[in-house]
Amino acid sequence: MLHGMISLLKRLERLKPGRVERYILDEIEKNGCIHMTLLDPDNFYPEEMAKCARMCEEQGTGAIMIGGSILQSQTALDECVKIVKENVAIPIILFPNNINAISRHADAIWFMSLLNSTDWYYIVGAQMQGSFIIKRYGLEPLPMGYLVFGSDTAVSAIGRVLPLPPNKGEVAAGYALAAQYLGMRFIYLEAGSGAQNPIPPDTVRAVRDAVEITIVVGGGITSSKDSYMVSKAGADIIVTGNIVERSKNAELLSRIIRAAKEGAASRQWPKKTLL
Ligand code: 1GP
Repeated sequence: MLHGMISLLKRLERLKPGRVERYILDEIEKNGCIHMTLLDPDNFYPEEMAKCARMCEEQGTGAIMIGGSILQSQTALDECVKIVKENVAIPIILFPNNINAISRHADAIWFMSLLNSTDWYYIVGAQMQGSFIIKRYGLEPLPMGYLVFGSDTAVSAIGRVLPLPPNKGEVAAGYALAAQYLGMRFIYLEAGSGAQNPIPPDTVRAVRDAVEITIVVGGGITSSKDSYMVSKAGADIIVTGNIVERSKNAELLSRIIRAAKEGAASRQWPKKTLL
């Protein structure tokens, strides 16, 4: 009986958020909203990616996410993750498009389900196939619901998505609440890399009003104004990829990161009245 009790406690211990998740939550607590940088191995040589990651860390990004919608080479992914890890102190989080995007050299992985895919594989199939690999590698899984808006992006096509309408916040909010009730601790509102526009602030706000879990927003954020608006609306984490990959503009990145904090500081939400 005693033995049974101890193993139950050990099991419960293992279910608690790990080191990277605690770091993320601490940083959000301190800053209101944090920034993460997405780097795609298809767009960099490994040394180049390491240099870029260092620059992003210097500007104040909170973590480096590595992944992409296609991923041409698993070897290149491995090399990128390894060298980035050697060059920055912030966590490296995998952002997988499929099971070949798992590298043993990362700290954590967004363990994500594409909730509005029409294909079983992207909702739970790839996750089933990847789960034991993640366990063997000792990667920290960060349980996340992934919602894709709009139809003209790579993620939408590859993930066989039934795109969410960007201006119908209540639809996204319903999915996000379902994710929370399923035990996911993050929800990612994705406009798609290179999207024309970021997720509208009203939609972020509708999700914020519905859930307590951590909200990640990315896709099409290209200016400090975008970052400010999305953060003010309630995002906890803002992700950018293209602005760094294309322009390597440290100054712009720094402004986007600062704007995320300022947006969070400017939130003035009326207290909800209980009916
Ligand atoms: C894509 O949300 C990320 O998954 C980043 O998008 O490249 O448009 O910044 P961008």
